[in-house]
Amino acid sequence: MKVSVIGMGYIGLPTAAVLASRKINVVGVDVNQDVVDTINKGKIHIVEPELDILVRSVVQSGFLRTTTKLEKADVFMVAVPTPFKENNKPDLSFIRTAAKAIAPVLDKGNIVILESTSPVGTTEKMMSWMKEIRSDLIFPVFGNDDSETDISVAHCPERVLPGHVVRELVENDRIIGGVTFQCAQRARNVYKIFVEADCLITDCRTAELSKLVENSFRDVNIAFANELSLICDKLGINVWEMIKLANRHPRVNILQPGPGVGGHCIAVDPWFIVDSAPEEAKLIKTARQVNDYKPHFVLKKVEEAVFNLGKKTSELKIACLGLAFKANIDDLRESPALGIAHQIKLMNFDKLYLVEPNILTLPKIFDSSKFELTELNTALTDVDIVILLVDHSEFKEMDLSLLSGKQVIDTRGIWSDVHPRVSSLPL
Ligand code: SAJ
Repeated sequence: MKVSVIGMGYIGLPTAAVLASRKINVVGVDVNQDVVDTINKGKIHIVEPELDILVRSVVQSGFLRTTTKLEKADVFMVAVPTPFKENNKPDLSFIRTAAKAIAPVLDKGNIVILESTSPVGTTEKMMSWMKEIRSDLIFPVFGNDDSETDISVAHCPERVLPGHVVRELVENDRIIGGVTFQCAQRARNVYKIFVEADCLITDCRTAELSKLVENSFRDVNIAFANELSLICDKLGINVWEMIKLANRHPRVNILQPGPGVGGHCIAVDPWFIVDSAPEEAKLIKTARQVNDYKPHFVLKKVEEAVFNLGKKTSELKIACLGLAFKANIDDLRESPALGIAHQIKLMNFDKLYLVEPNILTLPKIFDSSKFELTELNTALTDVDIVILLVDHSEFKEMDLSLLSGKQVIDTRGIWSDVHPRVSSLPL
């Protein structure tokens, strides 16, 4: 069996590598030549524990190679981004491009699987884009389980947690949604090669919605925690302590407030549901708005810290700790921390120190002639305000005496227990 994985990103590359580690011939396809070259050297372009060792070994053993051009295969797995455009409308252009590239190389008996998280109906849309080019092939029809087809099409949404991808790819249950039951069964045989957990069969529309619902469930729950942080701030209560106490109830499990929700999944996917059912998805939409408001609230806290110091921003130095969208990863996509740091840049402090231990260069929004990545201890030596944006291990383990005498804004609550001397109220 030869498997082609289209999109060598955070999901495609680990999936390709895990499949290749089971001695399946895998060809990774990506539009970015640098990414292709890096992987072909046995290296990786993202930070993900265990992935570097895995990729090195499967490239060396010849089971994984990467290219920019689609070629024939038995199975095609599409793992490309599905961002949204203005007005929170889904942007399916990457899937469309992938479908149009796959179509010319399709042969009878092939299986095409959409892994990208997508609005309901996208698997069938992807199929229709292939059909436009290959009218000679018989594609399945949704719900028509008895018909014989040349191609099988399914949606198998990824559900792995960044930072734990290699393990979760193998250990998490998978939902396999076929355009028909037969498509699902054939796709399931592919996942059974490396998934040790259950592969649960359904139709592609149900699979699409269940993935969106998983991430919306988390978004709504984080919104609850973030709303509590606003309430506690108003009432002068430590939200972290209050949540810890409430969670001692056997049926209460509140998540953690933060500077907002980031990443390319949880901050995006709920909008796909809102877009499909705007009148009905009221709670889901409100949760998105609550979470999107949180960075503005954090910026108000920065203004408050400036006010407390009684000086102009041009006379003050500030350090931002963390830019990634969550702890111990290098991913800056949709990162509230990055957005907050960018707004702080516009406040024209005398000096802005940016600390992010998981990246080597700052993103372009920070002019390289004025800003550079700073090492933690250097950044904390001579600042007036410290704003903790990401709960990276380095910040949890640091010497807390470095914070004394400074205005501290801890958006993740990592110092609220251990460092009662922090001068700003925890958010
Ligand atoms: N966050 C909080 N408070 C919390 C938990 C998270 O503020 O208590 C924030 C994080 O800091 C981050 C954002 O939420 O900014 C999202 O982080 P996350 O760890 O909740 O999720 P992701 O985006 O890394 O991965 C999610 C996962 N989905 C669920 O847990 C339901 C993962 O399983 C999915 O595969 C992934 O989305 C995806 O690709 O869809």
